[in-house]
Amino acid sequence: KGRVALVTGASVGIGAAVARALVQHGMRVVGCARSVDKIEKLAAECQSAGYSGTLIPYKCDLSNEEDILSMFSAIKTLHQGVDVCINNAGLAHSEPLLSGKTESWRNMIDVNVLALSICTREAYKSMKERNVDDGHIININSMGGHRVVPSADEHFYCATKYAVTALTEGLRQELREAKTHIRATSISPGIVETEFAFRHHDSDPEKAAAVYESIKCLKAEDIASAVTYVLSAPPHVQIGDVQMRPVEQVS
Ligand code: NJP
Repeated sequence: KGRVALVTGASVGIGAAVARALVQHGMRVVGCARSVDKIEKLAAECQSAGYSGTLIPYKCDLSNEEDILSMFSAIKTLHQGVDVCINNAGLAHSEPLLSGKTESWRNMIDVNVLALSICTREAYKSMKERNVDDGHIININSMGGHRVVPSADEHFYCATKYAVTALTEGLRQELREAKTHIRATSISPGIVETEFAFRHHDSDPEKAAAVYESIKCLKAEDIASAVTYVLSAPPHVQIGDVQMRPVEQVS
């Protein structure tokens, strides 16, 4: 309650659901994305719902490091710093290794891996300079970060999520070596019904719809519940990874 959380990719989907849940729990949430108008709308909804926290929209293109650094500097000026960092923003292009475009791969690396790493480093810096010892960094990973998926379209995306698995565990180790009690967690969903597939499966709406129609998918709110569960764990409990699939999902 009252703590400052940064949620990346808060305009839609999982990030919007997480931002809403944290505001409901009384946190001051800085929600960032490129479509800041959507976050402004969400902030107004949270306010009319009478939630005890606040949502502060921030326009940021996470593929641009200068944008990220300006955001952290604005957070420092306006809200002292970050206590909780939820690295949620991510994207997938359907670009197989044998025929994919370098630009699409670079875009996935920039947002899924580099932005997450830059935000992690800056959030840690912010916690350290204010002696915040109970901070938390949560990465929204994927089941694709734990096993090779059967679809060639997903291989590069999965590689970026394998990186998230490695980075979260590496972060946990570095935090212990730094003798802080700041915690690191990754939450790895299977299929979640958001705009994700529609936005990134090369705009093939039929293929995207088929993904969501094949089974009863997780909802963005299910992931938000996992985030609030992880944040409410007692201070001595370090949850490393939460894996959650729809019951009907096989792979
Ligand atoms: O995705 P979507 P989800 N700069 O497409 C933002 C993982 N996941 O909520 O800038 C700043 O609805 C974008 O904002 P905007 C997945 O890998 C999902 O489903 O306005 N922000 C939007 O807010 C990802 O890490 C599924 O376009 C940028 C958000 O990211 C996380 O869950 C399964 C940006 C994406 O919203 C959230 O995904 C799974 C940029 N350059 C893992 N680029 C699933 N849905 O099935 C994107 O295993 N964003």
